[in-house]
Amino acid sequence: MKQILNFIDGEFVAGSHGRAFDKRSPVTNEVIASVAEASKADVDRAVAAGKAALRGPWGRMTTAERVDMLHAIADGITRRFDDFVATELSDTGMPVSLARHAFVPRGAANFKIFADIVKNVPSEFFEMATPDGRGAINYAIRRPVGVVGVICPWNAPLLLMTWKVGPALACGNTVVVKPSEETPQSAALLGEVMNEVGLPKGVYNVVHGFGPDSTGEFVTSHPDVDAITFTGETRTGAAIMKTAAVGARPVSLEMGGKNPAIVFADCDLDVAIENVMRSAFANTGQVCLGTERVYVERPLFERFVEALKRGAEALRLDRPELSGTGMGPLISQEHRGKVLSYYRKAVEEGANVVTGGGVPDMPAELKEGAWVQPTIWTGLPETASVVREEIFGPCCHVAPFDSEDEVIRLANDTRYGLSASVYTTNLARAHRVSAQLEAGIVWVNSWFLRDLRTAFGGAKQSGIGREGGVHSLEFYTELKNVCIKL
Ligand code: NAD
Ligand code: 6OD
Repeated sequence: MKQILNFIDGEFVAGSHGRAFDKRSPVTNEVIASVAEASKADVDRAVAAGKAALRGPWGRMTTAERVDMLHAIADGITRRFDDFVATELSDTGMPVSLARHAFVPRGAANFKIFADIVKNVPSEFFEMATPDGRGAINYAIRRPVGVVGVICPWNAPLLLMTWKVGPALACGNTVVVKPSEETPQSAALLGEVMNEVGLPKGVYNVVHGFGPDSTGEFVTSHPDVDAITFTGETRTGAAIMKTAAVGARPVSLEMGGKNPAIVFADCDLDVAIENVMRSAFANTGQVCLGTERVYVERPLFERFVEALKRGAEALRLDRPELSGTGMGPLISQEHRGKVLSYYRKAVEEGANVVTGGGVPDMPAELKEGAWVQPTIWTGLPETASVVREEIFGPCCHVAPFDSEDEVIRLANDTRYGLSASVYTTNLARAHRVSAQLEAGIVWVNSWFLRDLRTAFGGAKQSGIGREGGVHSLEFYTELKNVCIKL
């Protein structure tokens, strides 16, 4: 069986207390790897390695040298492209098309783009008058924050880890990454790439384990971790924020969502269906930006529901490595239990199940996997659990609306505010509605069309802070003003 080790100070190591945990395949539920769990002492070593690296060759590199190193990491990921695709498939069960065409290429792009951003970022410069008439000049320098704790979720492991590690390293920090206990493999594989390209020891460290009273909390509560960046559930983010308050450390939190799609009767129906299909069912609905609430203007409602039903029923559920697979399993049996409990609750609360609602009939060799059917409901009140709570599964509720004001009110009636999408061919309406939606990201006639230079983050309980483009520099650097009396 595969052994997944921690990566500390440039070396792969077992946990110092000798503990390991099993990683199971979402596809078959078989144990596929044994993962070394990091102890508190291991986290101490990883943080110490990160701190030492800041004072070593890494800390002395020029920006241009760091930029070259980041490009080498990106090229290293591209060289091991098939290995990264394989680890993502094995850990998550995501379809190979998603890994090959979106999530793994983004893993490399996250190093290239942030390298180019730090290379080109302008600084500020101000002349000022002084009483003696000689004047002074001010200029700003960006310094790394220090050792950054990176706490990751399981739904897009390489993409979401590198989305934070890329800018952190581009800005000259070092990192201690805690991957999700469900998806340890790509962070470990990235350790191999870091050694292959000659990244100085201690710059990139990976510690495996769980959250509370385990590796995650050992990282976030460590006094020498200077900043914490987190992606995951809102409840976990709140707990991490509390921990970060000790020592007044900065946090960047990317959290849950209950994202609406708004479909106006004047939309291009094919565009709306194609995008709502992706946003509800891609990655088995395990995308933070995904759609779980769809509002359709009444004259289009029946046609829309019928077309979405056809699309959902045409999705092929199969092994992730097969090119025709449209949807894989959920991440784990535990998560499947949660999603199926919402499927039952929807019925108890009076939903009309348009399609799905249960477990698909899979061939014998896949029966133990975490499979669920893509599911569509209609007919629920806005107070229903599946309309209010984040499920993180391949499902959505579709409701009709009659006016622009009404749908804006419905879309905003949630504690979350990560993303929203609007389908219309009326340009003025697109601008008007986008401006009023309480979300960090609004897509018009599209979904998950992401330029890494743009701001990314959630409003309300979906997030604190923005990352992406130059906004990442606000979190991963400290701006220092130098004032020189002339
Ligand atoms: P999670 O919150 O359960 O876990 C995320 C990570 O936090 C894991 O590595 C876990 O071990 C760690 N953790 C848990 N408790 C901790 C603690 N007390 N201290 C330190 N670390 C702790 O989230 P998940 O189930 O892995 O991911 C799914 C969630 O992530 C969904 O809610 C989804 O919306 C959200 N998500 C958000 C974004 C975004 O960009 N906003 C992106 C992807 C996923
Ligand atoms: O595209 C990205 O950079 C990003 N952060 C995506 C988040 C996906 C959430 O599941």
